[in-house]
Amino acid sequence: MKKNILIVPGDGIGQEVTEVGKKVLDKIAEKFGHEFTYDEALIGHVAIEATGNPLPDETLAKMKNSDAVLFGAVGHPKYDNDPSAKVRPEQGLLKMRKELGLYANLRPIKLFDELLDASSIKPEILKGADILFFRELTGDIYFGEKGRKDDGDSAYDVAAYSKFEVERIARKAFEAARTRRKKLCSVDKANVLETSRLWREVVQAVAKDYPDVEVEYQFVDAIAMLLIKDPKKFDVIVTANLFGDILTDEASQIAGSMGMLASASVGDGTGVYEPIHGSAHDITGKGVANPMASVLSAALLLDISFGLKEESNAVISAVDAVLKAGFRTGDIADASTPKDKILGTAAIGKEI
Ligand code: GGG
Repeated sequence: MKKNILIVPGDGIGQEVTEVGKKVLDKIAEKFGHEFTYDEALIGHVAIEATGNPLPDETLAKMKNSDAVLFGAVGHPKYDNDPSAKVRPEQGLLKMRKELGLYANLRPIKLFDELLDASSIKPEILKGADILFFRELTGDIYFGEKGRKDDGDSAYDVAAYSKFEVERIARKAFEAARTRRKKLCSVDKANVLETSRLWREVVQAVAKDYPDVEVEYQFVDAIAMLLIKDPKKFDVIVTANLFGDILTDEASQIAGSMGMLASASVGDGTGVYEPIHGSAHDITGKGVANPMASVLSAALLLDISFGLKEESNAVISAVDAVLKAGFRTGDIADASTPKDKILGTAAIGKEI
């Protein structure tokens, strides 16, 4: 198979982990006889520094013309400490999602057995947990009108959803549930928010087309607790943009670390594959970042964008084998991990 993959490392550890993800794709091409060609493009802080724009037109054009995008992360502490900054790395991320029509963000919460002890949650609560989040990605408070009024003394962000936006993500989640344990949990805050009442109304209507899928509804505050108390209860979870952003960071603890969670953003155009973690400038340049989320994102790319299931499974098996051999990065090591088994980004990438 011949495919063109755009590598967009972005900021901070995005650069380090994406390099490993690309090497894994190279290895797959070599082992399975595919021809993957690569191009590279800028996004985020590095793009602002080079062009003044967090998502340069050239990057967007390359994304639209590629078969898939392997993406890293965006962000830089300088903007976090300057709330009045008008141009920010995250604007590049949001614009990319809107322009490519990436309305569905799939975030599998996959717990590798070897990491049962890496989490602060008790192993007996965790064992067997396997959740697939569908985070809506192009609507909600992230994309509504925002601004300041009263001479800057007050601020607002508008949350909005249309029935169309809710229905298309709900259908994707129901379809996925059908291929799994046939359970779907829709998360909202329908006791308070009008957008959530619309959300629930639409999911209830879509559910009628999927009588084989068992549906439950949870408020976002309740599920924040249930994810830690009883993660095995959940199969597919579908939720709005902001709730999904927050809940999946929380759920990363089920998988042991943020460094383990991959994601796929899909919709109308080129699929984008990236770790759920950000740029992590506190560890940037130290060579200690866990690249497994990027590697597992490459596995999602092979499966979802290229339909290469065997190749995708080979990548997941390689990660599993490295964990079984006892190798760890610092974020997933525990007190029992021998020092010589704790590897840096490039070294654990080589093992994979
Ligand atoms: N790789 C994910 C990433 O770069 N996250 C940083 C970020 O700003 N995330 C906000 C979001 O995902 O909506």
